[in-house]
This record gives sequence, C-alpha cells and structure tokens, in this order.
Amino acid sequence: MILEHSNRINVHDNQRRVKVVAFGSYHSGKTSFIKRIDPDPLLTEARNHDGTTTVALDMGIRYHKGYKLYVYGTPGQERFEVAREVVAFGLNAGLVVVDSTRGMTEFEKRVLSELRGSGIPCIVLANKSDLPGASVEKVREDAGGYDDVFPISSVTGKGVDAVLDRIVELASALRSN
Ligand SMILES: Nc1nc2c(ncn2[C@@H]2O[C@H](COP(=O)(O)OP(=O)(O)OP(=O)(O)O)[C@@H](O)[C@H]2O)c(=O)[nH]1
Ligand SMILES: [Mg+2]
Repeated sequence: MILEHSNRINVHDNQRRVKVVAFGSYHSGKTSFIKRIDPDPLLTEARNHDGTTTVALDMGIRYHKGYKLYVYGTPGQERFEVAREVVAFGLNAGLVVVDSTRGMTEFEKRVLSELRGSGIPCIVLANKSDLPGASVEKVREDAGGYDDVFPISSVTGKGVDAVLDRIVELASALRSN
C-alpha cells in the first residue's frame, strides 16, 4: 500500500507542504471530507454494522494556492487513540470535523481545546450542513464562540473551498512567524 502511493509522497517537489490532521467523533464525516478534496485518497476502512469505519488512517493530497496539503484523517472510534496520536505527530494544522446535526461531542471539545492549548491553528468543520436539523450556530456555541467554524457538506461539497482557503491562510501565517 505504501509503495503504491509512494510517488504521491514525493518530498522533493519544492512545494510548500502542510500537514493537516482531521479529528472528530465516530461518523462525523472525516473520511468523506478527505474523499471530497482528493478523488484518489488512501483509505483504511473496514465494514461494520452501519457502513464503513476508519481503522488506521486516511490521507488525501490537495494542491491549493501554491501549497501541497497533506490531509490525514484519524479514526473516530475511541479504541483507536494510539492511531490518532501517531497520525497527529508533527501536524501544522488541525481540523475538528463535527456532525452538525448532533453538535460537538465531549471528545471534539477536548480535541479543540488541546489543539488551541498547544498553539496549533485549527478549524472546526460543521459538517453535514445539507441535512435537516444541521446547526452551525449550535456548533459555534459548543465551540465556546470560537471564530473558525465553517459550515460544510462533504457530500455536496458546499463550503469546502472556503476551508481550503482558510488552511492556506493559516499556513502562510505559520511560515511568516
Ligand atoms: N448527508 C451527509 N452525510 C454525510 C456527510 N459527511 C459524511 N456523511 C455520511 O456520514 C457517514 C459517516 O461518514 P464518514 O466519512 O465515514 O465518517 P468518519 O468520520 O470518517 O467515520 P469514522 O471513520 O467511523 O469515525 C457516511 O454514511 C457518510 O456518507 C455530509 O456532509 N452530509
Ligand atoms: Mg473515517
């Protein structure tokens, strides 16, 4: 699997590379977001009782405004904490993917607070905005009024470009520090 994809992880192509890691509770839509930004992602999913679930990591690559974004998806299931730690190592920016029909879980609130506490730029994605009952206001409230909350739909693609723009903005700020 690694060899098959190794040509895509070329570190000698002089692009400005950014490692972005997506966190979020079970089925919040992390894998769907990665599939949306890269039509040929690396996915490690297994079938389970309600569809599929990530069991190790996902990765998509997206070129955006002069940057090469490596976007990693973590597993949402609690038991995969070790995988989350390994995937998160060395990240430049974090995404907290929230199912906006249910609001932020305690886990998602904790991840946001840990990222912010470590000074890592992060964006909250209020995903599933295409579904009835989705509320970006509720997610904003759950995030304690945090500014960087973006309503998106990983299924329709709505709002995704604004997220990519914001990642690049945060990355360029990092570089100028
Ligand atoms: N309507 C709608 N459904 C979505 C959206 N994003 C994800 N889903 C659905 O939500 C379910 C879970 O999506 P995944 O992308 O697998 O979620 P995940 O966060 O990767 O899940 P785990 O790996 O199990 O933690 C699937 O049935 C998706 O089709 C969205 O924006 N809108
Ligand atoms: Mg997944």
